[in-house]
Amino acid sequence: MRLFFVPGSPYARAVRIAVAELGLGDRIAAVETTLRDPASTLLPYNPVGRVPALVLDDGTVLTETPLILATLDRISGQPPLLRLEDPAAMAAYGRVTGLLDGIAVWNRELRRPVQERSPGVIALEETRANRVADVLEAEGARGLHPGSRDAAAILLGCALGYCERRHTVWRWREGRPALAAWFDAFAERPVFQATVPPPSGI
Ligand SMILES: N[C@@H](CCC(=O)N[C@@H](CS)C(=O)NCC(=O)O)C(=O)O
Repeated sequence: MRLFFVPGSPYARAVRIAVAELGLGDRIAAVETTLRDPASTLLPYNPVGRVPALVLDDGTVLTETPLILATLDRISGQPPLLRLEDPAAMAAYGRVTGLLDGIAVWNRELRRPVQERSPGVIALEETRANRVADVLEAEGARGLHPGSRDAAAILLGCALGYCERRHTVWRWREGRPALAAWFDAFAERPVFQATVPPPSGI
């Protein structure tokens, strides 16, 4: 199997971490690709042009992070990272997905030339991100799985890790000591350290 990724993608990072956590590294080759590039090696496999994309042994190409995570869980035969039978785990995963999706929209806006940016979109996404982070903080990170045997925790680590390196305009740590402590503990894991994204200047 092959997993297409770019080093800066938090979604692909979550899948790369899951591959390692599930012990699938010897069965899945990580293939670095390019995005928004008509010559990208990804496009013949995934016309959507987004990562992560997982090419199965039979040629099926899976996209969308939760679908890939569920597939990795199935083929690993191990206790799942994405616990589809557990409503609380699904709720946590959905909330983190919403946070990350909003950050991605916000970040995309900041990559436009200044005169093309929408202040309204930026304000909406900043408010959304703060709202979710405040709830996580208010819960004292209680609902967060402490390790990387949980898909929501992995995705949150990747979302906050993205903000540390590629979306530093959001000062998510300020006033959120519990969330910051959770992230700092999570970030010590070797697989997380091995997948740190390059800085983007944003
Ligand atoms: N909903 C998708 C989001 C994936 C996504 O947005 N990936 C970004 C990289 S972080 C991408 O490939 N962007 C390229 C593009 O939009 O053209 C998932 O869950 O995997």
